Amino acid sequence: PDERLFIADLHLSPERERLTALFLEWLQARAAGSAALYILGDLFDAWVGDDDDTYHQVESALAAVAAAGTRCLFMHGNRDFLVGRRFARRTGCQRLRDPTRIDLGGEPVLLMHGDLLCTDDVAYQRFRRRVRNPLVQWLFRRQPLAKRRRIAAEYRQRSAAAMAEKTDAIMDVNADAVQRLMQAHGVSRLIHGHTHRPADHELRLDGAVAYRHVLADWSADGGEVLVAANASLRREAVCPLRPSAGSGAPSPMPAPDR
Ligand code: OKV
Ligand code: MN
Repeated sequence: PDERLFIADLHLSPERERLTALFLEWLQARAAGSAALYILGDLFDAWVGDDDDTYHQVESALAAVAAAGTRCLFMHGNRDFLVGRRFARRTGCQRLRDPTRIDLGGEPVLLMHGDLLCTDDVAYQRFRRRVRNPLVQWLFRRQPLAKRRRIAAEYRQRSAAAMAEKTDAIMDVNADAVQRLMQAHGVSRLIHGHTHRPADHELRLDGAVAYRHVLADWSADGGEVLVAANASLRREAVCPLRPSAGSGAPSPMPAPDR
């Protein structure tokens, strides 16, 4: 059918094996056969260059989905912003700039990762400007892979410490930034991820009703996809075949064998 799927914030990493398995399974069982798959950033928890083959299994799985006829679109997140042309060629994903306006059932809709909307987090926006600087990126890419991995590990360590200091409000979107961007792009609907606060918000733009759909992050215990079909938008759960131990309600004592 003519379904378009929207996901974000999987934060895949080599240590998250069950999450990776969940995503690979979902790609094959659900994403393949849909009209389009939009990945709106932070598919990967870290990315230090297209020459790093840490995620070759995920890349092959994406290539299979694209080869089966699903249009695959990839927008950078704040973590995988170095995903480049070689990734696109290997996976068959087309890269989308942030923000991108698309047509959804005759309505213009703005797609973003979401970090550009978090304008209250001044320290993060400063970090963003630094690492998105083309000269800084050129210098980084010239370093050997092992050195880039070492630098990235340091960044992640320092970031974890900084995150613990920040309040919830600072890490959410700024309402004025949302309005400004939606108005600048002439849309009354926005889809983004990044904040890990899945919700469907109704707001007012010049007195008219508008919507902001926030995508959910994924974990080994499940994820979520926003499905657009026949001018409707709905959320669909992504569940693991075998839930993890220690999640959900405690299980009762096993019955004795008989
Ligand atoms: C990505 C984030 C780690 C946030 C470094 C130039 C510089 C690129 C890089 C290093 C880090 C991506 C590539 C990563 C995002 C973090 C920690 C916090 C908040 C340089 C270009 F400056 F060193 F020259 N990086 N990695 N963070 O590990 O994927 O977004 S990363
Ligand atoms: Mn993000």
